[in-house]
Amino acid sequence: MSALQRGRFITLEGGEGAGKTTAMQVVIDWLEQDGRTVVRSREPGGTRAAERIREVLLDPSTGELDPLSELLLMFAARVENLVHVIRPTLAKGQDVVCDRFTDASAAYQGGGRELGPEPIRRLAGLVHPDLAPDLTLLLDVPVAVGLARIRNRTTGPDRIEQAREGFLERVRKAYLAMAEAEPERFCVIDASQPLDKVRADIQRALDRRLR
Ligand code: T5A
Repeated sequence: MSALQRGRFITLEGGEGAGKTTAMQVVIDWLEQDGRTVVRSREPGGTRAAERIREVLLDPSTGELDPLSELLLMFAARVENLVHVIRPTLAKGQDVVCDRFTDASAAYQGGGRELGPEPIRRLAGLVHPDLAPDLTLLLDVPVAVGLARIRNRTTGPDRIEQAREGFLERVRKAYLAMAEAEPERFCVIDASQPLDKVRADIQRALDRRLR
């Protein structure tokens, strides 16, 4: 009997208000039409414990956190998601689509909070040395456009969204630098376009990268 092939691991990344929620549905629909079984997850989050860690990270009442504590909490949630959701699903030959993963730590804590790439590289080496996304869709949008979109939300900004605009510019710059360094894994989508164009670009990217 041949060994079961592991499922595909696809991640969605981008700054605030980039449109990951819509993109998630496009990716899931595409994979399901291709006959795949798909499990969705998100970070921080994905399991009950990781969702509790998410609350601490995003609730404004947590107040200021040292950037390293913030990073370690992101990775604590990631371990839970990997152990209980991502790895078992991939091992069954099913696909995982995850709203953010380690690239978000590199962009937000490494870039935005200015910890630099080294702590993220070391933690990723500890937590998932053998696993990287097969495809990462980076939804790129100018900071001001993303912020204008989320301003329409009824809920106020979460703790991380409360950071100053310079922070989000550094996040965007870090994401684009990662995409440039790893073009075989990343696919950058211009998320400032109207939704139907974004949707079409994602479908084209999936046709090109996954078929
Ligand atoms: N984080 C996370 C870290 O700092 N480190 C880490 O390691 C990890 C894993 C998580 C937060 O944690 C941080 C990053 C985040 O700050 P989140 O919920 O994943 O929070 O992320 P958010 O970016 O905050 O989610 P948002 O809901 O703000 O953004 P989305 O999901 O990208 O945007 P979406 O799809 O909800 O769209 C926002 C609005 O824009 C509209 C939508 O209809 C919606 O109203 N929109 C468009 N409008 C016009 N044209 C388009 N093309 C549009 N696309 C979307």
